[in-house]
Amino acid sequence: MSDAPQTIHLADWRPFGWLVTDVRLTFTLSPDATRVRSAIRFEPNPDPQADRTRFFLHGEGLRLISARIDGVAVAPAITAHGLTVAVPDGGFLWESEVEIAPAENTALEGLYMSRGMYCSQCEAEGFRHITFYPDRPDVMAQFHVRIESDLPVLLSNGNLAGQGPGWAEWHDPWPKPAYLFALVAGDLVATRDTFTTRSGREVALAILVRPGDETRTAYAMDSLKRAMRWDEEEYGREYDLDMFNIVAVDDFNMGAMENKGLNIFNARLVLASPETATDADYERIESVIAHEYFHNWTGNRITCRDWFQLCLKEGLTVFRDQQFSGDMRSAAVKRIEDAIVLRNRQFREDAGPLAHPVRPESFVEINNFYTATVYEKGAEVVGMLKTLVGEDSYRASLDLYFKRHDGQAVTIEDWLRVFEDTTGRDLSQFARWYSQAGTPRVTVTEDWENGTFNLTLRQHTPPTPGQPKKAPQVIPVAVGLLGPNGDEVVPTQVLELAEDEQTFTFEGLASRPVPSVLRGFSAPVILEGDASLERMAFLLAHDTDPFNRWQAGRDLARHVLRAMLTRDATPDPAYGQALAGFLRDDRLDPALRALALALPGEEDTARDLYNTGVPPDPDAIHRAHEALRDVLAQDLGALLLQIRAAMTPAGPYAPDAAGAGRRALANACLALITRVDGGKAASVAFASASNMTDKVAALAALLATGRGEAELSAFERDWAHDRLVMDKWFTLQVHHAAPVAAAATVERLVSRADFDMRNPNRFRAVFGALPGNPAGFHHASGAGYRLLADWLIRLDPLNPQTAARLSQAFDGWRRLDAGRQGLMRAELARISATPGLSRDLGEMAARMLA
Ligand code: 0A1
Ligand code: ZN
Repeated sequence: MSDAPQTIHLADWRPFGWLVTDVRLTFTLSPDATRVRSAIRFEPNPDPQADRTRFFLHGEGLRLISARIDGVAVAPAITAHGLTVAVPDGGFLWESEVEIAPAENTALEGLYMSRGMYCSQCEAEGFRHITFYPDRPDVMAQFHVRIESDLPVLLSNGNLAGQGPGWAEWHDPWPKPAYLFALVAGDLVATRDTFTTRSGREVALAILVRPGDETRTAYAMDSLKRAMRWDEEEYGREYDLDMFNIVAVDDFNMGAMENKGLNIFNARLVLASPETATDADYERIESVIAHEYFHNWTGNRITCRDWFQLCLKEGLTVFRDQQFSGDMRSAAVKRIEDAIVLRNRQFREDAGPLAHPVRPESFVEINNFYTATVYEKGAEVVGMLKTLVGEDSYRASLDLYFKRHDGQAVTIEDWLRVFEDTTGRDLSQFARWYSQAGTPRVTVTEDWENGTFNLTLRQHTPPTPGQPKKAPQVIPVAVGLLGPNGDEVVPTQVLELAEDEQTFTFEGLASRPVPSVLRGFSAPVILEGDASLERMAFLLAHDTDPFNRWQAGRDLARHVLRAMLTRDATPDPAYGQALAGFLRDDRLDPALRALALALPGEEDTARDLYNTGVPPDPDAIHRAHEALRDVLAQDLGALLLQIRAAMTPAGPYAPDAAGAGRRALANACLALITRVDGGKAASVAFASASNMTDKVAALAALLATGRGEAELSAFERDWAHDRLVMDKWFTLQVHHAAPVAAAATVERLVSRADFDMRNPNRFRAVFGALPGNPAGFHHASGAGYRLLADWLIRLDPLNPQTAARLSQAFDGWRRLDAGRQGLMRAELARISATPGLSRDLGEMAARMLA
């Protein structure tokens, strides 16, 4: 096999030639020379499709010490990717011993070390860095694991089978693919609790952290127990082992990992206390704890046949965690937050060179496909399916899914078939959501005649790489109609747009209604057409659908920003007036009002302009956003002070949704107040803040207006010892640097002794944050581009996964002016031409340049 990166195609999948019936692993841990002994039983796979032409085991970076088949030494042929060896016709026992060096593993894939502790990350293809194995998700087996080490805590998947001084044994009774294997060993402290399942199984729960961090685990534990209960109640899913362990690690490429019975988390998604974590951190912890727990059924008990089916587990599990958060907090607010994320990240992905279907058909490096499209759009597709079949059929279909496919590795076809079998509905056209990339545009036209109201919907999806022509998709469009006085005359109904163009008729109306279209953001589409200011203000004041009320405010802001940017208009005061009415309404959830007060992101405005044929200028966009905030601060003046005073919660901090909503609104007001009061209120707030939410909000308000030097120093003095809190300090400075100073700010931060490029959280705190300052990143000098490219090239040999992930910042280059296009393309070309570039970053750069 050549070493040039290979492209893998969905169409080429064939079952593995053998079944694995039993796996026994023994780890003798040592930082530079860990020994891994394996004893694996293989039986011929009776599936007629199975490919038994050659016995191949994946394995990368392993030093083979010995190999035996049925007790007889063999000499396999080894390549950079694995080994082949001649095997008997029937079943056989494969045994091997390999040596690996976890302390040298900076890629954080396979078995590695994080500040003295061993931990593993095997999704997607990390297990092949641990031992030789058929490392593919459709090979499922029971694992027995023995760990030998002097470290006090030794963990693996499943239930503890025995332990003594210097060793522990684990047995996982549930067959699983190797990507769900995990091992942890270290000096860890446990927070313990128990959970009794609906059928009476007592589960021992533990959250294991470094000594000292155990004071910050309570919220994660509480979230876990709520998630366990919720999954029983909403999906009928119970936990299936005697123990459930969560470990927090400092060095982790992603958010967290759902290894069976042993979830491993990035520490920032476990540890929280009022002094160190913000409301947003708490919310995220709750949702990720739930996400990983929910994978126990959607991902682990039922897994993916191959990595092209990744959305099968991820889209569904994201959808489930979104439902959970909506139930724990405000469903309306959660829906808006999810829509903001989807538009920011997924619509952006769909609009550029990295666009791909929810189920991709080829890849070079699967790690590059843990994307917003697979996760967030994948969740939207599940949500649309639920909307189309209805609540009861959704639940019945899921019941059938769990019953029919438990213990299997399945495909999107299997998933859709349970819905077809439950409802009798033909989902072949719906299935295009999985195969067609790109964000559909839906335009709406209205017509009113003699008491009949016609709504005509048209759909069109622009071309994406490799997909020049798109067929119409099934789009559920939730619509309600409002009367001229704001009363709802037709409550929400779901129109199914399945053709290029369709007209829906509403009869018997007394007067011309105002339609509220795409309520609850019922499909991940862009609604096109520019309503009048009056129409938007009307919907902001009257819509009964909270999502569309918020959306009307967004549309107003977009409208005003567009006028400022294309006609040099001064901000229309109608916006501030309409917003004031909304903000004053005490019956509305403060969290919803806080969301209404936030402007769209500068990137959103850029894409919005680009979509309507106006070339976006990042500097001008930044200035317009700033100017609009200044005007709001002036126009809303006294109201902001009033609301802030009314919203400041009394009593001690609690991370619940109600308190968080009040703080969000108070702090959104503070950000604007800081623009007109010389920073007085924010300085006082910073000094007196008793929790990290208010602390960060005050500091951000000061930095955003060019102040806050003294506060930055004070923050550093207080928190220099805490890595997670200091990550916030790094990020805030990058986000709020003036555009011309952004690159210099980054240079200053990375020259500090506490900038550790091997720690993904710290690297992201700086370089992941840079594109979050669009005018800084896109500064016409090109300094931002150069700096990011320099550091991606430096990071790549150490940690290709994280380097590749952050390279996505370059994906919008074709939407910019010729000057910036040239600069960005040159940086991409420089990355691409770097000798020895990883498959990860190489694929990303090539796709962005294509
Ligand atoms: N399955 C995890 C996320 C995850 C994916 C890939 C990883 O390494 C490439 C690590 C974690 C989840 O959805 O939470
Ligand atoms: Zn997941």
